[in-house]
Amino acid sequence: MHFDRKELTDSDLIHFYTQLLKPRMIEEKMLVLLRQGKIAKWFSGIGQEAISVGTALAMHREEYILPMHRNLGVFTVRNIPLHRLFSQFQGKPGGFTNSRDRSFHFGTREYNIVGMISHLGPQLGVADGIALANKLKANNRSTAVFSGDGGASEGDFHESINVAAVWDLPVIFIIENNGYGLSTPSNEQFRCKQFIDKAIGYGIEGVQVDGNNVLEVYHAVNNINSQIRKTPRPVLLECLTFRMRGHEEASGTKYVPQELFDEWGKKDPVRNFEEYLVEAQILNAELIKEIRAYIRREIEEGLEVAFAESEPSPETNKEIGDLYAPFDHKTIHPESDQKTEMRFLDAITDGMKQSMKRHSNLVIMGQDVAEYGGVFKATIGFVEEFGKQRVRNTPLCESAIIGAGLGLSVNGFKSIVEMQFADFVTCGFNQIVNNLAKTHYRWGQNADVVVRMPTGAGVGAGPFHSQSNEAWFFHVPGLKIVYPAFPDDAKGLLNAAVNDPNPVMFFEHKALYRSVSGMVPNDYYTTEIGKAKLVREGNDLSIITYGFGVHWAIEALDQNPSISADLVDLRSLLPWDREAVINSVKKTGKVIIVHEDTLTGGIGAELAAVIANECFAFLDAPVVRSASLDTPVPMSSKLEWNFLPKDRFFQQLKELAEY
Ligand SMILES: Cc1ncc(C[n+]2csc(CCOP(=O)(O)OP(=O)(O)O)c2C)c(N)n1
Repeated sequence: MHFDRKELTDSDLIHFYTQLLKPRMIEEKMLVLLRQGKIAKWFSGIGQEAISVGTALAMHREEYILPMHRNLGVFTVRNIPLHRLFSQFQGKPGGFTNSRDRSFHFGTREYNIVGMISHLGPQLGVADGIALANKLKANNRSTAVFSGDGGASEGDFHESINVAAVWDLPVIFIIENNGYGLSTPSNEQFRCKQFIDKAIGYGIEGVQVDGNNVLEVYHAVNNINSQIRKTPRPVLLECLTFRMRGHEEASGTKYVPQELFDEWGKKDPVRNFEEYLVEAQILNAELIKEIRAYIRREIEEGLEVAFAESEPSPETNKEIGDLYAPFDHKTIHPESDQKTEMRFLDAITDGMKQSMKRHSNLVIMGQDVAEYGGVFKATIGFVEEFGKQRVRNTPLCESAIIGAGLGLSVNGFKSIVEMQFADFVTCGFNQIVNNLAKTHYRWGQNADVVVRMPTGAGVGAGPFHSQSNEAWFFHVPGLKIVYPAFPDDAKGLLNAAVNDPNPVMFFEHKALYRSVSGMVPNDYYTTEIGKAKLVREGNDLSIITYGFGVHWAIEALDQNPSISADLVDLRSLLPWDREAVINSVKKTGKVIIVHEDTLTGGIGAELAAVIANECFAFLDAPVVRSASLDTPVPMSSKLEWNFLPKDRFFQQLKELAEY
């Protein structure tokens, strides 16, 4: 193995050696602890240390690194106290996740590290967002993100590199090509010869290095950084290496031919570097002994602290309390009484525009949202007013963009991400339910992202442009869901959603965009998330609904003036206003829950359960649910209106009134 020190001094090289040796020695200790049953699981990076260490040494301390499960060296080079790392590995409270997540699954803004989620690829989109924030701040910082060769088969890999390429984001995508993804060898994972060939397809530079040579990795990252800090652009860095142990310790290595271990064993990154330094008379046996003793002591001291720490004691209030980033909503009232009649869509546009003015760190991203103004024209004129840096057309890639929203949030920005249609959120689902929703609970990082969801049926658009999918998200702790029915609520709630540091799914019914109008305050204001609105007041029964359902209910009550009903518009679904619902049902004794979404497992099911539990003694009739048929949304208008519950609801309402 050839080592080229370039301008590195002897003391630099000794520092590099110490940094390279440390993760190796920690791992050797972890393997002993694993055998003793003192830790549960271990993903080994033995044989690959030069990549993490070389990269982290070349990154500036304030630059973000997004490591994977074999990148212990990133954490040690950043000098995270070992006792905190060990507590993290043991699920002790002194780690970084309050015992809520395992091993390397954590981030820390203090050390500018954003750790992985198990799904591997989503990490790459988050790096895009961090880099975009750096680019918008023009702070000349680079971002480094890791992927294994197996993880590179995921769609997120393609999406994230493509976005970085189109947006010229200063990211180094580091591929650790170690021959296996779990038990699957490379030839069953991908057909290309090498990963740098993929860079060509994305129109970016690809660099290949010997990943077992710490100096080669260091110089490559250094060289790339010196360019992309000045002229932002992504670079793909392929590091050739080998995984010297099993996928994780329990999985064994039977599927790996011995010859490969023999061959790569000769290329051991730590031993070869040590031999080079000894030959160059920079290191000697004495110094090696000293360095080893120093690291061993650090490990022992760290372990002592971690072992002495108690197991966590569960506190339910804290567990629930940490789900969302703290946010003290204070309703902002409009400064004047001036109002303008606006359509539902215009009110959303007005809210976004005022939020863009109010928050200079707010970025809007989505397909065709820039000059074209979005397919529904919600952002028409925004580019002229706020510029293309803040109003960003995205490639067709929901996952990378929602991931980028989280990255922007990590780096101090807010974002609104427009789904072209709510249906397409499926392609970004993982980022929402596993990244946006869980990050605050896991390691205290908020996800300041509003996902706009043009939703719903009634426009003859068929199964893939008409779905109601709010219930998918209703089940996910950590998200907020807002679903206004009137223009004034849409504006106030959207402004509140942008202010809220938590992830908000913001549903906008397409059929209401241009069909519903109302008087909307001209000034900026907010409407509190989580509070229902009593649209009509009556005594015979309660109608609980949201979105399109509110307008069906108004129509039904107008047609049946003899029915005296409370009409409760939930406005927010997560959290939903239990108090408003319970108070109304206790008053009237009868309730019908209406929603456009399909019946089974819909939001009505949860409401019905709570009502049955809390209002049982007050009920004079069974709780009624009215919802769409349990089928996909058909296109033909006749079929669509048969699918939707409106007609059935009118009938059910009369029956309930007469019950
Ligand atoms: C989306 C997803 N599918 C499957 C897995 C299970 N899994 C975890 S790591 C892994 C292999 C990853 O291989 P690679 O990206 O090459 O990284 P390496 O482990 O070789 O460092 C698999 C299949 C997962 N974590 N996430």
